[in-house]
Amino acid sequence: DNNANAYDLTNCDREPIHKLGKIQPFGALIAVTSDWIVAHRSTNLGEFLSNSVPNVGDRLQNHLSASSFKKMVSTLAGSHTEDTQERIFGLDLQGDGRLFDIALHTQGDISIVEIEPHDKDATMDLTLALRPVMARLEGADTVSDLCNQAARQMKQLLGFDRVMVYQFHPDQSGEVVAEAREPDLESFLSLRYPKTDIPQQARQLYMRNLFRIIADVNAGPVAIEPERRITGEELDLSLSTLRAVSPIHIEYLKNMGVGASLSISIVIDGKLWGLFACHHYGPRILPYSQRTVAELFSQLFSLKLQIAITDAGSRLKERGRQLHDRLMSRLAGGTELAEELATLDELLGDIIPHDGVSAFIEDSYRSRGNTPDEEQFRTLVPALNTASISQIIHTDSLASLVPAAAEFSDKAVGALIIPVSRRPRDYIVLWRRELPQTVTWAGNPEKPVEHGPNGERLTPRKSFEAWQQSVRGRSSVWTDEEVSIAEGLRVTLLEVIIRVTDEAMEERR
Ligand code: BLA
Repeated sequence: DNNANAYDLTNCDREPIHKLGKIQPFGALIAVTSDWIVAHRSTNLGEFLSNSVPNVGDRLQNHLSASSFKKMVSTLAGSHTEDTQERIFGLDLQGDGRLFDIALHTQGDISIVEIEPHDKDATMDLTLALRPVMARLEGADTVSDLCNQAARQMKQLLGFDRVMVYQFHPDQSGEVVAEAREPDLESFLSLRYPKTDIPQQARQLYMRNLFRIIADVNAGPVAIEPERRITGEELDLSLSTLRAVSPIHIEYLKNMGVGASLSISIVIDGKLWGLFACHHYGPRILPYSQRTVAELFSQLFSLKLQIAITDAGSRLKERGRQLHDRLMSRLAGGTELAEELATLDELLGDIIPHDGVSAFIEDSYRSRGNTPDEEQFRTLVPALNTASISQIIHTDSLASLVPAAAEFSDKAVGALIIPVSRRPRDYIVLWRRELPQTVTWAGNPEKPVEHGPNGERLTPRKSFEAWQQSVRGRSSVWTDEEVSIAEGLRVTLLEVIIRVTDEAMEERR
């Protein structure tokens, strides 16, 4: 269904955003069959190729200069990888001196040719443009340094008002983890948004097509004719550079006061890790060459980020080993583990971030930080004891597993439960608080704003509220790395406890 009004907030994950049958007006589109006969064209083609305008059913080569047609054919023939857009910058399509930037790709039995006017002054030389920005990334080694530096460099490169690094969490919600913006803009840093703000089909599309430009949210889209070929197929615009954007998302951007948006996928280990999300508060057509530089920068950044993430993982593992050694030596004096909770709390501190820790050992309960009290904890024990002896239980909402945990949700909601002995069941538990329910917004929330037909939901504030709803009663999730460190910890603690109890037995003898 091509009717934009058929999709609203309730069903926008089903909107076929790759088949809206429209493009943005800053360029024109021609789709050809494998023998270069025009199967579809955008209705604005005449604004760009005024010399001789190809109609549906025409041979494209009859409308182009021989040399430019040859160039396109050979470029497309040389394209071997699936899902790549081949590019030609500054091609004199009709031999009349007017230059165009061309994007070419094949999708099934159709090749799509997209043309934009070539902007000579704004054209960037890839290597010249990339060298200084990559140099700036040199010194940045940690994930957060890299993201901050990349946001700054991307802003410098593109001249957009705001550049954000938007990272997806395991639950598909997202967080602005780095931001570079004009000083007069309110900050979006650390804000979180629900997964629905970027629907599933959009994420899938963004894995294939890494770059999206929305040059002017107020520019009406241009239709593609015919809507369907004689065989009934609609044109698949998945890999198009000019693809018109979902009206729901346009409304979101308008509600935010954004005039142009640009996003570039950050793909790591074959997964969509996040996006560069860039806003400009007026229309902004970025020439194809500049977009290509930004895309390449993002790909190089992704590689560096991947290395930084791997490094962080091995550093964490190394610290897990150090933790083992320290615990073994610190707890060697025969002191009871429960009394050494402060040591454990501190040593674990930034290895597995947590808000409280409890020890339930030999029927005695100790705790530090945000935790249930003894009585509350004891109500959990029967349920905890039903798990297998060596199994770590981790959850961002203990109450969803053990309803009694709802009693202390003001103190802790997430739990990483480490069984540390055989009989009776002993536990070390790390706790996490509920995710933040407040945010300090800059700017005046009462400021009158006009909203589109879907109301104020499509605004960052309402998005944040929607995110809050989705995480009510939940903590941040325990990552795979954290759980695997906890596995190591379980073994260490088991050793410590067995030793301590053995020593105690010795003394008693
Ligand atoms: C797409 N939503 C997007 C995109 C972003 C966001 C970055 C990619 C397109 C682009 O480059 O602009 C979301 N943008 C954000 C967020 C921030 C931001 C969270 O700047 C935070 C600062 N959007 C909604 C809701 C729906 C929705 C409720 O908020 C539907 C129920 C839909 N978002 C939606 C759709 C797309 C989208 C359909 C795909 C647009 C397209 O590529 O055609």
